[in-house]
Parts: sequence; structure tokens; C-alpha cells
Amino acid sequence: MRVKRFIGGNVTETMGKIKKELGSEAVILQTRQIKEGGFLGFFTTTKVEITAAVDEKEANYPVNNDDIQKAYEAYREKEIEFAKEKSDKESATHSEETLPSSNSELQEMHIILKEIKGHITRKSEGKPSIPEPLAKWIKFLTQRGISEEMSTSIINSLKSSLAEGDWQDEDIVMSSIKKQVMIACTNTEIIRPKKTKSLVVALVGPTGVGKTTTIGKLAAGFSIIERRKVALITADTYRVAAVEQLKTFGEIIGVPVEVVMTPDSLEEAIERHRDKELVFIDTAGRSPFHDLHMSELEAFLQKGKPDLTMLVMSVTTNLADQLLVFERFREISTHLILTKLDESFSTGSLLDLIVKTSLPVAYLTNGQNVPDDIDAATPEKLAQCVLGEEKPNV
Ligand SMILES: Nc1nc2c(ncn2[C@@H]2O[C@H](COP(=O)(O)OP(=O)(O)OP(=O)(O)O)[C@@H](O)[C@H]2O)c(=O)[nH]1
Ligand SMILES: [Mg+2]
Repeated sequence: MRVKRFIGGNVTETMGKIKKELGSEAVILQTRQIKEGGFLGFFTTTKVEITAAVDEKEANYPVNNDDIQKAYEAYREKEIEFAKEKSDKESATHSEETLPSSNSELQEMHIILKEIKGHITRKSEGKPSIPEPLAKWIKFLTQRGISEEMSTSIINSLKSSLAEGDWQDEDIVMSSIKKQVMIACTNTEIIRPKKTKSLVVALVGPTGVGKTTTIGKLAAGFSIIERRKVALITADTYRVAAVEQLKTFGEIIGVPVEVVMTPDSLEEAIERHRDKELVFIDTAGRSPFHDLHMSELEAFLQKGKPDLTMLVMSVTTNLADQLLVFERFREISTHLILTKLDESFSTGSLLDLIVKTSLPVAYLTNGQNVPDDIDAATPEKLAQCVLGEEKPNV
């Protein structure tokens, strides 16, 4: 399958281009009007953009990343369109029902947040004094987003591990901090499929954190780069309208895609793909404060019995909220995936998250590009995210 976008002055002209390049067998995936050129909205011309695909049996591999990205974008556009339609419909019909419940959810959140804040304040009272040359490093760490409590404990342990004569040496202090952070981040573990048995991996988490995008990256990476046999099952029944696009994306990366509506059909779908080395399950985003949604998810997981359940969290979410999410998902989660590292400048609080959850970190994602923007988590990479790349100015 080859996917390509064509732009022309009108539909006939664009279809002509498609026929010339992809032949008459080409399938139209999407048609839309776009505006080109112009300055401050003047002199723009309206063009037609058509995304078309053609099955190229012999030329299935190698697939280039552009094709994968385009197919994934076509899927995303459809998904966004559908989500908008759905939210318009919901706000027209359910506005009275949803408001009071989200207010009580907010109240509940505030109470829990207050409790957590109180806990941290109580803990930081009466802390042992830090000698002057080391005290400034606490500021550096808290500016990176690491909690005061964690920063103080790092510097405290430095105080005992470093010779007093080295406290003024910024390079020595920095490399000691790095070592400490790496030790705190040693718990990392990526997905390791086996040839002999299929490994079922589910991604769960709150809405919009990047579950589907990350599955796209992982499925493409394992299928194309590692040449593994992969299947993708989506239990996100809210996005049925986008499934055709997801299937096209699957065809391009050589991965069958199935949609399941019930926990029982998830179990059956997994059985159908026992010949695969890896089966990914995408789930609908769940608000941790919505009990019904959480129990729906739990019902899917009870039937699907994934070997690994990876809790996806965005580093753009503040630590207190991340911890609330974790509390709600902890029973079902075996690993963490941290997303949107590219969107945050001070990602130090991920150290607090990692230490508090004690879950192994599997992957880090740093952009919207499928399949490129993903890295296996390692202590070095995590320490780099926590401390930043630049030499600190202390
Ligand atoms: N900057 C950035 N954006 C990302 C990353 N991962 C995903 N996104 C974007 O985040 C948005 C939501 O991504 P999805 O993959 O749909 O998130 P999801 O968790 O599946 O969302 P739901 O299914 O609605 O719960 C999209 O616009 C993605 O392109 C990342 O690592 N960095
Ligand atoms: Mg999704």
C-alpha cells in the first residue's frame, strides 16, 4: 500500500494527477479543500487536496516513514473530526447532566490535592540544614521541576557521599547529582517479544495523553524495523468512525487492525492473533474520576488479560494530578510510558513520579511523528530529562 497526497486546482485536475501517478486502481482516502498562498488572508487560492492509496503488492517493503506519517495523519484527521462531532452532539444533549457531575469531580479533586499539598508541607518542615555551597543546588533542582522534598533529599545524600573539599567543585557536584538521579531511575524495561509465545501489551491512561499515537509508533517500529509479527486491537469503541483510517495505517505497516466492542470480543480477538509475537491493545482514554469508565476498562482488561499494561502519562500534566491518576490505575498497571517530553521545559518532576510509583519506565515519547518520536527508556535518558542538557547556572 502506498499513500500520497495530491493537490490541484479542482477535483478533476487532482484526480488526473492521481491516475497518472498511482493508476486507476487508486483508492481515495480523503478529500478536502485547502487554501494556498496569500498574505494576511488576501490573495489566497482554494485548492483541492486528495489523499489516495494504491496497493503495491510487490513493493510492500520497505515502507518509508513519510507514508507511515501520512497515513497516521489521515487517521488523526478523521478522529479529530469525529471527536468534534461527538462533543457537539454531547454538549447539545447532555449539558445539564454533565455539569453537576464534573463540578463534584472538581470538588473531590480539590480536596485530594489539598491533602497532598498538606502532606508535602508537613514533610518539609524541620528539614536538616544544608551547608551553603550545596544549598544553591537545591534551587537548581527545584527549578528543573523536582519537588523540594526530593531535591533536599538528593543534596542531603550528596552531603554525606562527597568529601567536603569537593562541595565547591561544580563539575564534581553535578556529576554526583547525575549519578544519584540515574540510580533513582534504574527501573526501566522495554517490551521484549518472544518468538515462541505471543506477548499482549495494553496501553491505558487518561484522555489525550498519547496512547494511540504511542501504539502507532510501537506497532510500526516492531513490525517494520524489528520485522516482528504484530497485531493491533482497539477497544476504543468511541472512535469507530476513524477505524477505516486506522486500518489503512495498519496495512501500510503490515499490521492487522481489529476493533472490539465488548470484553468478550477482545478475548476472542486476542485468541485469533495467538500466532503474532506482539498484540497491542489500545484503550479509550479514561478519566480516573469517572468510576463507570474505569470499571468498563477493568472489564476489558479482565477478559484480555494482557501480559503488560502500560500506564501512559504526559509530562505536561502536573505531578499532583499524575499521582492522582496513578492511584486510580495502579492496580492494573505494570509499566509507565511518559509522553510529550518535547512539550515541557522542566521535566524534573518525572523523577518524583518514577520514585513514587516504583513502576518500571518503558518508553519516552518526544513528538507527534509516527514512528520516529519514541525512545526506549534508560537511566541515562531519564536523568537527562530530569536534569536538562545544559550546564546548570548555579
Ligand atoms: N508533542 C507531542 N504530542 C504528542 C505526543 N504523543 C502524542 N501527541 C499528541 O497528543 C494528541 C493526543 O494523542 P492520542 O494518541 O490521540 O492520545 P490518546 O491518549 O490516544 O487519546 P484518547 O484516545 O482520546 O484518550 C495528538 O495530537 C498527538 O499527536 C508526543 O510525544 N509529543
Ligand atoms: Mg486514543
